[in-house]
Amino acid sequence: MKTVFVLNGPNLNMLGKREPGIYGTGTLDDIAASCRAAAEPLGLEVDFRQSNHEGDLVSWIQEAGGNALGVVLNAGAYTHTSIAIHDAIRASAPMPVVEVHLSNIHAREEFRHKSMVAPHALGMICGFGPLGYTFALQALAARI
Ligand code: CA2
Repeated sequence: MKTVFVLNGPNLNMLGKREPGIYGTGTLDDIAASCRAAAEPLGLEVDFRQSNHEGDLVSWIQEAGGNALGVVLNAGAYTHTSIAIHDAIRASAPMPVVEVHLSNIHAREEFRHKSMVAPHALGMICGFGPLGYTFALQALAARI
């Protein structure tokens, strides 16, 4: 089976419980279900994970480098700060990584405009809510 990792960073486990105005009312479980539904006709299997710990995301990106065809990554706030995640993505090349954000990070505070993921990502999708994960899987499937 062609496995892709869908990795989620800090606070995304809170989706649907707080800040519905920014992140909507759906939960991360809802996003996992929609990812699996979108992946099936693309011939992909989704390994969906979330962690609040930077090192977990680094380890999972490394693991994907040897075991997955690609990664959809919403690194949450670590997107804007993490040299470790930046380095892990660079080290996993040529495995494709698609960056996704629920919100339009460019329409928000200036500190969210900078992404440490983007320089080594295949591309970035933001502002389309959970649908962005489906777009990211389609982009990965097209590249794979
Ligand atoms: O828009 C996105 O997907 C973000 O990656 C979400 C992060 C934020 O730090 C990024 O700048 C953009 C935040 C994760 C979600 O945080 C929540 C906090 C409370 C309630 C629900 C979600």
